[in-house]
Amino acid sequence: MHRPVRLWRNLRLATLRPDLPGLGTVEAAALAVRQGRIVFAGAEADLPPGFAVDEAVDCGGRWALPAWIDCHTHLVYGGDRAHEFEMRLAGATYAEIARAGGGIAATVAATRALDAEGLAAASLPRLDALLAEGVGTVEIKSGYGLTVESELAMLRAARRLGELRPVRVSATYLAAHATPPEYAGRNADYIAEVVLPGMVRARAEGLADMVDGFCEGIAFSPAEIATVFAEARRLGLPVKLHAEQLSDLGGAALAARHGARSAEHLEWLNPEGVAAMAKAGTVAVLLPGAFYTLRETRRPPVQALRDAGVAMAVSTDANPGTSPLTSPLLAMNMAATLFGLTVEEAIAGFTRNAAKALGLEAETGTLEAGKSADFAIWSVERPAELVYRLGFNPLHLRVFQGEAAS
Ligand code: DI6
Ligand code: FE
Repeated sequence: MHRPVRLWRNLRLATLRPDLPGLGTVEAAALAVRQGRIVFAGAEADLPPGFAVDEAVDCGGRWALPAWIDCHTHLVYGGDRAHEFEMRLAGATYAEIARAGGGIAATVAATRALDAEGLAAASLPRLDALLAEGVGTVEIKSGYGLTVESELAMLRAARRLGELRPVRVSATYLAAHATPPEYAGRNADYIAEVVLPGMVRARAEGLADMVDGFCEGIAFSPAEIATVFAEARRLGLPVKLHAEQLSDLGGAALAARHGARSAEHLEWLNPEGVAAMAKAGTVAVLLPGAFYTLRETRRPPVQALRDAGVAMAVSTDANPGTSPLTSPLLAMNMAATLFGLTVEEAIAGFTRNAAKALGLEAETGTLEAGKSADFAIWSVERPAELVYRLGFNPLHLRVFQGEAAS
């Protein structure tokens, strides 16, 4: 059977190939795609003689980069917390907001009120915002249901979003996000009666690709996270962890010791945690949207991560409370402006390193033969414009698995 080849030509490529310096750029380039996979990425002049092409698309000399990978989102939830934003602007503290029934508990109530279809419908506009800026893969967590059935409904909604739009969805079980009101002060009971049984169900029903937790004084202790991770290991599910966001509990080192794919936030990461992540190959996922929204002052130790060779990813952390951000471009600008990443690091953080954080580095995140043809074509003179500009979206075309998607 003939398998047609489409040649996307007259491009400048930022391949993000790890074996090339910087962004791995190639001028006068082309991408050849067959059955949704890249079969050639490089200088058009280097195409093999007689290379058969069924259709050619002239891309007008524009830049093509790997489609963004948003590797840490809480995209699925009910309701919103805009009123809390007003309360915070009026000077209310997080404790006061929580005592007034705000915070995660407010989103839990609104989420429990929706079934999987309702959650998917409520979340679709947020997904569309990501896709409009060139996202090809998105990680979506549970963590606002906090009962077995509602956590599973959130994961079904995440899977449903991947059916409703041309996008790859990685679903993460995050029941260990907060202890619900009915288990207040009883973390161990909540873990035993909800988190662990829900994880077994999520695994059995193919609803979760990874397991996450929130290791923080206001959430779960390292020992409690270790219990969650032990069950994930028993079920063969990879792990990741919200760690050192507001304090230093040694969460990143705990995650690294458990072979976590990533540790995330990391504002309070200590040198032992950096060393443990470097040794384990754990990716540092930086979330500047939460740092910005919370008006934090302590930054993740980016230079120490650089010096230790820890791969750094960047993500929106799209969530209703601490990071109501659904703009990869702004997230990259924040990572550069607020955390000191270079343009190349910010772009690698939303492509190659984000793919590694999700265990998808063989599938996407760079423009190389053999990978899924997930790329975005941009009307810019140089890739730096994608990180530099604020509130400007120069996307010309998003391509997912070889097909124009927007
Ligand atoms: N860290 C955060 O900043 C969010 N979750 C987490 O583990 C907060 C989520 C929310 O406020 O709704
Ligand atoms: Fe988060």
